[in-house]
Amino acid sequence: MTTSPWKIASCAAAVACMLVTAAQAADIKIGSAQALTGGAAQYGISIRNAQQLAVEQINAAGGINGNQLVLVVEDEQGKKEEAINVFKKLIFQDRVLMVFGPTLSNSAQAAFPIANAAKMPVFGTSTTADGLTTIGDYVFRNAVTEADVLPVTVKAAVKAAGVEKVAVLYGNDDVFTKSGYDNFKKTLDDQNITVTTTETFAKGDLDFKAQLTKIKASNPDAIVLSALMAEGGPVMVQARQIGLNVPIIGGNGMNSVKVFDLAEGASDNLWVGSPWSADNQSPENVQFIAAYTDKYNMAPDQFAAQAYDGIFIVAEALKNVPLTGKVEADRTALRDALANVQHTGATGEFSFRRVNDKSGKPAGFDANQQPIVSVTRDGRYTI
Ligand code: 1QQ
Repeated sequence: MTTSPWKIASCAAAVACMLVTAAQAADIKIGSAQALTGGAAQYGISIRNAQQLAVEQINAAGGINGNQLVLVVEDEQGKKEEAINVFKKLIFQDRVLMVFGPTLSNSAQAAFPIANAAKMPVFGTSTTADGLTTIGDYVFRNAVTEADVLPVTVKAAVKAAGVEKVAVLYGNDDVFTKSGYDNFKKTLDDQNITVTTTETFAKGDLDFKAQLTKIKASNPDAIVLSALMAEGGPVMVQARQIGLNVPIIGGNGMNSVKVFDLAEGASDNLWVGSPWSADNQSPENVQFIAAYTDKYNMAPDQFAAQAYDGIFIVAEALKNVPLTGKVEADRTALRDALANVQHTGATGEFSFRRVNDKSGKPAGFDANQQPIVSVTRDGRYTI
Protein backbone atom coordinates (compact mmCIF):
# COMPACT_ATOMS: atom_id res chain seq x y z
CA MET A 1 0.00 0.00 0.00
CA THR A 2 1.34 3.45 -0.79
CA THR A 3 0.38 6.34 1.37
CA SER A 4 1.88 9.77 1.70
CA PRO A 5 4.21 10.10 4.68
CA TRP A 6 2.35 13.27 5.63
CA LYS A 7 -1.33 13.29 6.27
CA ILE A 8 -3.57 16.16 7.28
CA ALA A 9 -5.79 15.27 10.21
CA SER A 10 -9.31 16.57 10.07
CA CYS A 11 -10.14 19.34 12.48
CA ALA A 12 -12.97 21.69 13.37
CA ALA A 13 -11.08 24.98 13.47
CA ALA A 14 -8.73 25.74 10.60
CA VAL A 15 -6.04 27.06 12.93
CA ALA A 16 -6.03 23.76 14.76
CA CYS A 17 -5.13 21.72 11.72
CA MET A 18 -1.83 20.00 12.05
CA LEU A 19 0.43 17.71 10.17
CA VAL A 20 0.73 14.23 11.50
CA THR A 21 3.44 11.83 10.56
CA ALA A 22 2.02 8.60 9.36
CA ALA A 23 4.50 6.34 7.68
CA GLN A 24 1.62 3.94 7.18
CA ALA A 25 -2.11 4.23 7.55
CA ALA A 26 -3.12 5.96 10.78
CA ASP A 27 -3.15 3.29 13.42
CA ILE A 28 -3.61 4.58 16.94
CA LYS A 29 -5.44 7.89 17.17
CA ILE A 30 -5.02 9.99 20.27
CA GLY A 31 -6.45 13.47 20.69
CA SER A 32 -4.98 16.64 22.11
CA ALA A 33 -7.20 19.64 22.88
CA GLN A 34 -5.02 22.61 23.77
CA ALA A 35 -5.17 26.41 23.91
CA LEU A 36 -3.30 27.22 20.70
CA THR A 37 -4.72 30.74 20.36
CA GLY A 38 -5.79 33.32 22.95
CA GLY A 39 -4.32 34.34 26.30
CA ALA A 40 -3.19 30.81 27.29
CA ALA A 41 -1.58 29.94 23.95
CA GLN A 42 1.97 30.14 25.29
CA TYR A 43 1.18 27.09 27.42
CA GLY A 44 -0.80 25.20 24.79
CA ILE A 45 1.77 25.66 22.03
CA SER A 46 4.54 24.45 24.30
CA ILE A 47 2.44 21.37 25.12
CA ARG A 48 1.52 20.67 21.47
CA ASN A 49 5.14 21.05 20.33
CA ALA A 50 6.41 18.59 22.92
CA GLN A 51 3.65 16.09 22.11
CA GLN A 52 4.51 16.20 18.41
CA LEU A 53 8.17 15.63 19.23
CA ALA A 54 7.33 12.63 21.42
CA VAL A 55 5.03 11.10 18.79
CA GLU A 56 7.68 11.50 16.10
CA GLN A 57 10.31 9.85 18.30
CA ILE A 58 8.02 6.94 19.18
CA ASN A 59 7.01 6.39 15.55
CA ALA A 60 10.61 6.67 14.34
CA ALA A 61 11.52 3.93 16.82
CA GLY A 62 8.86 1.59 15.38
CA GLY A 63 5.68 2.86 17.01
CA ILE A 64 3.59 0.85 19.47
CA ASN A 65 3.85 -2.86 18.76
CA GLY A 66 4.33 -1.94 15.10
CA ASN A 67 1.45 0.56 14.98
CA GLN A 68 1.98 4.26 14.39
CA LEU A 69 0.65 6.87 16.79
CA VAL A 70 -1.39 9.67 15.26
CA LEU A 71 -2.00 12.84 17.24
CA VAL A 72 -5.21 14.67 16.36
CA VAL A 73 -4.79 18.23 17.64
CA GLU A 74 -7.61 20.71 18.26
CA ASP A 75 -7.49 24.33 19.39
CA GLU A 76 -9.77 24.85 22.41
CA GLN A 77 -8.69 28.51 22.61
CA GLY A 78 -8.40 28.46 26.41
CA LYS A 79 -12.22 28.68 26.61
CA LYS A 80 -14.37 26.14 28.37
CA GLU A 81 -17.18 26.26 25.78
CA GLU A 82 -14.65 25.50 23.05
CA ALA A 83 -13.07 22.75 25.14
CA ILE A 84 -16.49 21.10 25.39
CA ASN A 85 -16.97 21.38 21.60
CA VAL A 86 -13.62 19.89 20.65
CA PHE A 87 -13.90 17.15 23.27
CA LYS A 88 -17.20 16.08 21.69
CA LYS A 89 -15.62 16.09 18.24
CA LEU A 90 -12.62 14.03 19.37
CA ILE A 91 -14.72 11.53 21.34
CA PHE A 92 -17.69 10.99 19.05
CA GLN A 93 -16.53 12.00 15.56
CA ASP A 94 -12.81 11.20 15.43
CA ARG A 95 -13.29 8.39 17.94
CA VAL A 96 -9.82 8.80 19.37
CA LEU A 97 -8.66 6.36 22.08
CA MET A 98 -7.96 9.07 24.64
CA VAL A 99 -7.54 12.82 24.88
CA PHE A 100 -4.83 15.06 26.34
CA GLY A 101 -5.93 18.43 27.64
CA PRO A 102 -7.51 20.89 27.84
CA THR A 103 -4.72 23.30 28.81
CA LEU A 104 -6.45 25.15 31.66
CA SER A 105 -8.15 23.74 34.75
CA ASN A 106 -10.93 26.25 34.10
CA SER A 107 -11.76 24.36 30.88
CA ALA A 108 -10.96 20.93 32.30
CA GLN A 109 -13.62 21.32 34.97
CA ALA A 110 -16.16 21.60 32.12
CA ALA A 111 -14.65 19.08 29.66
CA PHE A 112 -13.40 16.23 31.88
CA PRO A 113 -16.95 15.14 32.85
CA ILE A 114 -17.77 14.63 29.16
CA ALA A 115 -14.80 12.31 28.65
CA ASN A 116 -15.47 10.49 31.88
CA ALA A 117 -19.14 9.93 31.04
CA ALA A 118 -18.11 8.57 27.62
CA LYS A 119 -15.67 6.20 29.39
CA MET A 120 -12.73 7.64 27.52
CA PRO A 121 -9.41 8.26 29.29
CA VAL A 122 -8.56 11.95 29.60
CA PHE A 123 -5.08 13.10 30.61
CA GLY A 124 -4.15 16.57 31.90
CA THR A 125 -0.50 17.50 31.61
CA SER A 126 -0.94 21.10 32.82
CA THR A 127 -4.12 21.14 34.91
CA THR A 128 -3.23 21.55 38.58
CA ALA A 129 -6.39 22.79 40.37
CA ASP A 130 -7.95 20.88 43.26
CA GLY A 131 -10.60 18.30 42.57
CA LEU A 132 -10.23 17.60 38.84
CA THR A 133 -9.33 13.93 39.21
CA THR A 134 -12.24 13.36 41.58
CA ILE A 135 -14.50 13.79 38.54
CA GLY A 136 -14.17 10.09 37.78
CA ASP A 137 -12.05 7.04 37.13
CA TYR A 138 -11.17 7.87 33.52
CA VAL A 139 -9.40 11.08 34.59
CA PHE A 140 -5.59 11.15 34.79
CA ARG A 141 -2.98 13.85 35.18
CA ASN A 142 0.78 14.05 35.45
CA ALA A 143 0.48 17.78 36.21
CA VAL A 144 1.50 17.97 39.87
CA THR A 145 -1.26 19.75 41.82
CA GLU A 146 -1.03 23.18 43.42
CA ALA A 147 -1.84 21.38 46.69
CA ASP A 148 1.35 19.30 46.31
CA VAL A 149 3.62 22.03 44.90
CA LEU A 150 2.82 25.25 46.78
CA PRO A 151 3.81 24.14 50.31
CA VAL A 152 7.22 23.12 48.96
CA THR A 153 7.67 26.33 46.95
CA VAL A 154 6.70 28.59 49.86
CA LYS A 155 8.98 26.72 52.26
CA ALA A 156 11.99 27.04 49.94
CA ALA A 157 11.40 30.74 49.20
CA VAL A 158 10.83 31.57 52.86
CA LYS A 159 14.03 29.82 53.87
CA ALA A 160 16.23 31.30 51.14
CA ALA A 161 14.81 34.83 51.19
CA GLY A 162 14.09 35.21 54.93
CA VAL A 163 10.35 35.82 54.40
CA GLU A 164 8.13 36.38 57.46
CA LYS A 165 5.16 38.26 56.01
CA VAL A 166 3.66 38.21 52.53
CA ALA A 167 1.04 40.00 50.47
CA VAL A 168 -1.31 37.81 48.44
CA LEU A 169 -2.54 38.65 44.92
CA TYR A 170 -4.77 36.33 42.90
CA GLY A 171 -7.27 36.07 40.05
CA ASN A 172 -10.72 35.42 41.50
CA ASP A 173 -12.51 34.31 38.32
CA ASP A 174 -10.54 31.26 37.19
CA VAL A 175 -10.62 27.70 38.55
CA PHE A 176 -6.81 27.40 38.63
CA THR A 177 -6.01 30.83 40.13
CA LYS A 178 -8.70 30.38 42.79
CA SER A 179 -7.47 26.91 43.67
CA GLY A 180 -3.93 28.30 43.84
CA TYR A 181 -5.18 30.97 46.23
CA ASP A 182 -6.91 28.39 48.46
CA ASN A 183 -3.73 26.34 48.63
CA PHE A 184 -1.50 29.37 49.25
CA LYS A 185 -3.81 30.46 52.07
CA LYS A 186 -3.68 27.04 53.72
CA THR A 187 0.10 26.85 53.25
CA LEU A 188 0.67 30.31 54.77
CA ASP A 189 -1.51 29.30 57.74
CA ASP A 190 0.31 25.99 58.17
CA GLN A 191 3.73 27.64 57.94
CA ASN A 192 2.77 30.53 60.28
CA ILE A 193 3.46 33.25 57.75
CA THR A 194 1.67 36.56 58.26
CA VAL A 195 -0.47 37.94 55.42
CA THR A 196 -0.16 41.74 55.15
CA THR A 197 -3.00 42.15 52.62
CA THR A 198 -4.98 40.08 50.09
CA GLU A 199 -5.80 41.65 46.70
CA THR A 200 -7.60 40.28 43.63
CA PHE A 201 -7.82 40.88 39.88
CA ALA A 202 -9.88 39.50 37.00
CA LYS A 203 -8.99 37.79 33.73
CA GLY A 204 -8.11 40.35 31.06
CA ASP A 205 -7.06 43.08 33.52
CA LEU A 206 -4.07 45.09 32.31
CA ASP A 207 -3.47 47.57 35.11
CA PHE A 208 -2.52 46.24 38.54
CA LYS A 209 -1.14 49.48 40.00
CA ALA A 210 -3.98 49.95 42.53
CA GLN A 211 -3.46 46.49 44.04
CA LEU A 212 0.33 46.78 43.90
CA THR A 213 0.30 50.20 45.59
CA LYS A 214 -1.73 48.73 48.47
CA ILE A 215 0.61 45.79 48.62
CA LYS A 216 3.65 48.08 48.73
CA ALA A 217 2.13 50.10 51.57
CA SER A 218 1.64 46.88 53.56
CA ASN A 219 5.41 46.32 53.44
CA PRO A 220 5.58 42.56 52.70
CA ASP A 221 8.79 40.53 52.45
CA ALA A 222 7.39 38.75 49.36
CA ILE A 223 4.32 38.61 47.12
CA VAL A 224 2.41 35.38 46.74
CA LEU A 225 0.86 35.40 43.26
CA SER A 226 -1.76 32.99 41.89
CA ALA A 227 -2.05 34.06 38.25
CA LEU A 228 -1.91 32.89 34.68
CA MET A 229 0.94 34.40 32.68
CA ALA A 230 -1.27 36.83 30.70
CA GLU A 231 -1.88 38.76 33.93
CA GLY A 232 1.10 37.55 35.97
CA GLY A 233 3.72 38.85 33.52
CA PRO A 234 2.38 42.43 33.63
CA VAL A 235 1.98 42.16 37.43
CA MET A 236 5.72 41.53 37.69
CA VAL A 237 6.61 44.44 35.40
CA GLN A 238 4.32 46.87 37.25
CA ALA A 239 5.54 45.71 40.68
CA ARG A 240 9.12 46.47 39.70
CA GLN A 241 8.03 49.81 38.15
CA ILE A 242 6.72 51.04 41.49
CA GLY A 243 9.85 49.87 43.29
CA LEU A 244 8.33 46.70 44.72
CA ASN A 245 11.36 44.46 44.30
CA VAL A 246 10.53 41.68 46.77
CA PRO A 247 10.52 38.00 45.70
CA ILE A 248 7.39 36.80 43.93
CA ILE A 249 6.19 33.30 44.78
CA GLY A 250 4.04 31.84 42.01
CA GLY A 251 2.10 28.71 41.13
CA ASN A 252 2.06 26.69 37.93
CA GLY A 253 0.79 29.63 35.86
CA MET A 254 4.04 31.52 36.42
CA ASN A 255 6.17 28.57 35.38
CA SER A 256 6.48 29.40 31.69
CA VAL A 257 9.41 30.75 29.68
CA LYS A 258 6.91 33.37 28.45
CA VAL A 259 7.67 35.35 31.63
CA PHE A 260 10.97 36.35 30.07
CA ASP A 261 9.12 37.99 27.13
CA LEU A 262 6.26 39.50 29.14
CA ALA A 263 8.36 40.76 32.03
CA GLU A 264 11.54 41.52 30.16
CA GLY A 265 13.98 43.11 32.61
CA ALA A 266 11.59 42.45 35.51
CA SER A 267 11.51 38.66 35.57
CA ASP A 268 14.14 37.97 38.24
CA ASN A 269 13.35 36.61 41.69
CA LEU A 270 10.25 34.61 40.77
CA TRP A 271 9.93 31.37 42.74
CA VAL A 272 8.06 28.37 41.31
CA GLY A 273 7.89 24.63 41.88
CA SER A 274 7.61 21.77 39.41
CA PRO A 275 8.83 18.19 39.09
CA TRP A 276 10.82 19.39 36.08
CA SER A 277 13.97 21.47 36.04
CA ALA A 278 16.10 22.53 33.09
CA ASP A 279 19.09 21.86 35.37
CA ASN A 280 18.29 18.16 35.87
CA GLN A 281 21.13 16.32 34.13
CA SER A 282 19.43 12.91 33.84
CA PRO A 283 19.97 11.27 30.43
CA GLU A 284 16.21 11.41 29.72
CA ASN A 285 16.07 15.14 30.40
CA VAL A 286 19.28 15.99 28.56
CA GLN A 287 17.97 14.12 25.50
CA PHE A 288 14.57 15.85 25.75
CA ILE A 289 16.02 19.35 26.04
CA ALA A 290 18.43 18.76 23.13
CA ALA A 291 15.75 17.28 20.84
CA TYR A 292 13.19 19.99 21.65
CA THR A 293 15.70 22.81 21.23
CA ASP A 294 16.89 21.30 17.97
CA LYS A 295 13.37 20.96 16.55
CA TYR A 296 11.87 24.25 17.73
CA ASN A 297 14.92 26.48 18.07
CA MET A 298 13.93 27.46 21.59
CA ALA A 299 14.29 26.00 25.06
CA PRO A 300 11.43 23.89 26.44
CA ASP A 301 9.67 24.74 29.69
CA GLN A 302 7.96 22.53 32.22
CA PHE A 303 4.71 22.51 30.21
CA ALA A 304 6.65 20.95 27.36
CA ALA A 305 8.40 18.48 29.68
CA GLN A 306 5.19 17.24 31.26
CA ALA A 307 3.43 16.99 27.90
CA TYR A 308 6.38 15.06 26.44
CA ASP A 309 6.36 12.63 29.36
CA GLY A 310 2.57 12.31 29.05
CA ILE A 311 2.85 10.85 25.55
CA PHE A 312 5.47 8.32 26.68
CA ILE A 313 3.32 7.33 29.68
CA VAL A 314 0.41 6.61 27.31
CA ALA A 315 2.78 4.78 24.94
CA GLU A 316 3.95 2.55 27.84
CA ALA A 317 0.34 1.73 28.64
CA LEU A 318 -0.56 1.06 25.01
CA LYS A 319 2.23 -1.51 24.72
CA ASN A 320 0.20 -3.63 27.15
CA VAL A 321 -3.18 -3.17 25.47
CA PRO A 322 -4.15 -5.76 22.87
CA LEU A 323 -6.16 -3.38 20.66
CA THR A 324 -9.37 -4.91 19.28
CA GLY A 325 -10.45 -2.04 17.04
CA LYS A 326 -13.62 -1.71 19.14
CA VAL A 327 -12.98 1.76 20.45
CA GLU A 328 -15.15 1.55 23.59
CA ALA A 329 -13.43 -1.64 24.77
CA ASP A 330 -10.00 -0.33 23.81
CA ARG A 331 -10.54 2.90 25.76
CA THR A 332 -11.36 0.98 28.93
CA ALA A 333 -8.40 -1.38 28.42
CA LEU A 334 -6.16 1.68 28.01
CA ARG A 335 -7.56 3.18 31.20
CA ASP A 336 -6.77 -0.02 33.11
CA ALA A 337 -3.23 -0.18 31.71
CA LEU A 338 -2.52 3.52 32.32
CA ALA A 339 -3.21 3.21 36.04
CA ASN A 340 -0.21 0.86 36.42
CA VAL A 341 2.39 2.66 34.30
CA GLN A 342 5.79 3.45 35.77
CA HIS A 343 7.94 5.67 33.60
CA THR A 344 11.19 7.57 33.88
CA GLY A 345 11.13 10.63 31.67
CA ALA A 346 12.22 14.26 31.44
CA THR A 347 10.48 14.97 34.76
CA GLY A 348 12.10 11.97 36.48
CA GLU A 349 10.41 8.88 37.88
CA PHE A 350 6.67 8.83 37.45
CA SER A 351 3.70 6.78 38.60
CA PHE A 352 0.04 7.55 39.29
CA ARG A 353 -1.60 7.88 42.69
CA ARG A 354 -5.29 7.02 42.99
CA VAL A 355 -7.55 9.68 44.49
CA ASN A 356 -10.93 9.30 46.14
CA ASP A 357 -14.01 11.34 45.35
CA LYS A 358 -15.94 13.25 48.01
CA SER A 359 -17.81 10.15 49.15
CA GLY A 360 -14.54 8.24 49.59
CA LYS A 361 -14.98 6.14 46.44
CA PRO A 362 -11.82 5.62 44.31
CA ALA A 363 -11.89 8.06 41.38
CA GLY A 364 -9.12 9.34 39.07
CA PHE A 365 -5.35 9.48 39.19
CA ASP A 366 -2.90 12.20 40.28
CA ALA A 367 0.86 12.40 39.81
CA ASN A 368 3.08 10.72 42.35
CA GLN A 369 5.98 13.17 42.03
CA GLN A 370 7.84 15.64 44.19
CA PRO A 371 8.37 19.23 43.08
CA ILE A 372 11.74 20.93 42.67
CA VAL A 373 11.82 24.67 43.42
CA SER A 374 13.36 27.05 40.87
CA VAL A 375 13.98 30.79 40.91
CA THR A 376 14.37 33.03 37.87
CA ARG A 377 17.65 34.79 37.24
CA ASP A 378 18.80 36.50 34.03
CA GLY A 379 16.08 34.99 31.84
CA ARG A 380 16.30 31.43 33.21
CA TYR A 381 14.65 29.20 35.77
CA THR A 382 17.41 27.81 37.91
CA ILE A 383 17.67 25.70 41.06
C1 1QQ B 1 -4.18 25.22 35.34
C2 1QQ B 1 -2.77 25.61 35.25
C3 1QQ B 1 -2.39 26.52 34.18
C4 1QQ B 1 -1.16 27.29 34.53
C5 1QQ B 1 -2.19 25.66 32.97
C6 1QQ B 1 -1.56 26.30 31.82
O1 1QQ B 1 -1.96 25.08 36.00
O2 1QQ B 1 -5.06 25.83 34.72
O3 1QQ B 1 -4.42 24.27 36.10
